[in-house]
Amino acid sequence: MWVSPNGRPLYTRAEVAEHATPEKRIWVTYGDGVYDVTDFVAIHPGGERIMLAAGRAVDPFWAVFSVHGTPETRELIEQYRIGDLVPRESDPSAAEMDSRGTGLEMLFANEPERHPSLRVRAARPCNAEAAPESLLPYVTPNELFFVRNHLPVPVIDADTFELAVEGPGIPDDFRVSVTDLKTKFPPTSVMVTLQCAGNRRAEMHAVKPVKGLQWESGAVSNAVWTGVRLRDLLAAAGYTLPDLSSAELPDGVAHVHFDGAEGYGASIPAEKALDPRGDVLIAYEMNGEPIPRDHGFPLRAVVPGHVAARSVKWLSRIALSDDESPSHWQQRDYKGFSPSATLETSDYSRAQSIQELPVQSAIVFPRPGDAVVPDKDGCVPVRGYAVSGGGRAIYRVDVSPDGGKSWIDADIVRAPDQPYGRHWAWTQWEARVPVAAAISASLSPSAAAGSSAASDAEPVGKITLVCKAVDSSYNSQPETFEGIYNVRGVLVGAWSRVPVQVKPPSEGTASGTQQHQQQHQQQHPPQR
Ligand SMILES: Nc1nc2c(c(=O)[nH]1)N[C@H]1C(S)=C(S)[C@@H](COP(=O)(O)O)O[C@H]1N2
Ligand SMILES: [Mo]
Repeated sequence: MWVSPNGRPLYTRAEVAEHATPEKRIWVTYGDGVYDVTDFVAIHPGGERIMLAAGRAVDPFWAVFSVHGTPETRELIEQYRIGDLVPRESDPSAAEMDSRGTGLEMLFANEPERHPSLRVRAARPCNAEAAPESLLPYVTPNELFFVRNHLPVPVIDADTFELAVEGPGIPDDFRVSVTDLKTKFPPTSVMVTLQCAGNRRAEMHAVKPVKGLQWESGAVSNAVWTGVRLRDLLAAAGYTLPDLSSAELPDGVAHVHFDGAEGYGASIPAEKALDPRGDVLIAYEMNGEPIPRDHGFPLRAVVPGHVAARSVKWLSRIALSDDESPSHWQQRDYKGFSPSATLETSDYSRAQSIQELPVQSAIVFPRPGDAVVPDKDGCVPVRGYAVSGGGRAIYRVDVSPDGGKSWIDADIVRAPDQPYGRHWAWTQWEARVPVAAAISASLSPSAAAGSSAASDAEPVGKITLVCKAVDSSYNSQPETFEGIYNVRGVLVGAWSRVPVQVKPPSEGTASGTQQHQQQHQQQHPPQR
């Protein structure tokens, strides 16, 4: 047998490929290592999927499933190392083995169709943000709603699908069918905006690099969700709901776990889950239709006011527990850290999970770099959204034509028709921003003289529009990304800044923003 310089047995790709069944043992390669993972298959958190890599390289799978990209997973696989791979150039079987493909295609053979307007940030698994035009209707049409998948979309037969519910007082193997949920409980509809923890990450990345999908401001959308109140389901399953007149929850239940059928999982505090005013749903409809496959068909947890990562799709199990979910995405992701923490020093065991999000707003139109033409009053229309966590309302949105030196109040175009403390849906706003002073400031001799080098002078007519929102705790957004920087690029809520070029009216009749909006109205008539 050949051995590598470090004394380990050397195997060709063809030899590895022979080990793809439990009988012949299951080998995989990672980098230049060969591993016998037969004993690990049964305990692989991703289940059977690992068999798609049997006899092949796991690298393509690990690149797609970010859950593997941690020092822990690398350490784990090293325990199973049995040898090294013959270097590609010396492996006579390399070409033929490469031609067999990676096995990855199989995982994504059953993805749903997607609307071409979605802005794809990663194709497999699908991560795509809503196009700017799609953020203008108050309720986002299902096919235009952003998609954030960590794994392939599971294929589920709603007629046979069952949701498991576990907890004190609930019989073992308690299951509920989709039909039961639709027929045995009163339906409840709640409008809820879902926002990814990494919405606007690309803007933070531009200031200092972060690790994660490069979301612009479209990892957010709004829908009306219909389903069963989680409280009602738990009570029907046999759990004794805590006495609402008591200030404390009984011992033993501090968190509610949600597991997705494809392997994702998360949890929320029981206080939120059991609160009759928390409006947590087990939803089966999105905007009056069965939930589309990408958004969780047939069942999804909807957790209003919390980061979208807790609204678990393809919901297959609910469990009441004393602890948070053991899921990778609850324990090792979706937490905030100090600006100085690195990927290596971020201590996930000590940081708190993200649940409620901070106040957020973004300018949707104009787009960065657009040429805009002021109207006859010298104003440029600016549109955007604002949303806060925990049901906090949006009290005000400030918009600036000059990078934040002066501000005007935006008009609230549409705000949620929801009670105090339960503003789960976003607020849309519009401002007519006077730009003349900002342009002349950028042209004034003092502005030009103030800059040390000629190339630093603001080019003619270039201004930076800014927005920031104030929520019902009178919290506002930080001015810059530096102070809230974190290496995973979550909780990205600094002022939204959009540099635009202002053109004189003679160069056009409609502003860039108006053109966008006219186009949009043709495609999607306003929702009532
Ligand atoms: N089962 C499951 N649920 C999930 C996810 C997932 O990958 N699998 N992604 C979460 C994250 S991080 C987000 S932002 C939202 C996205 O919901 P959407 O795809 O309907 O927009 O779903 C959450 N629920
Ligand atoms: Mo997310």
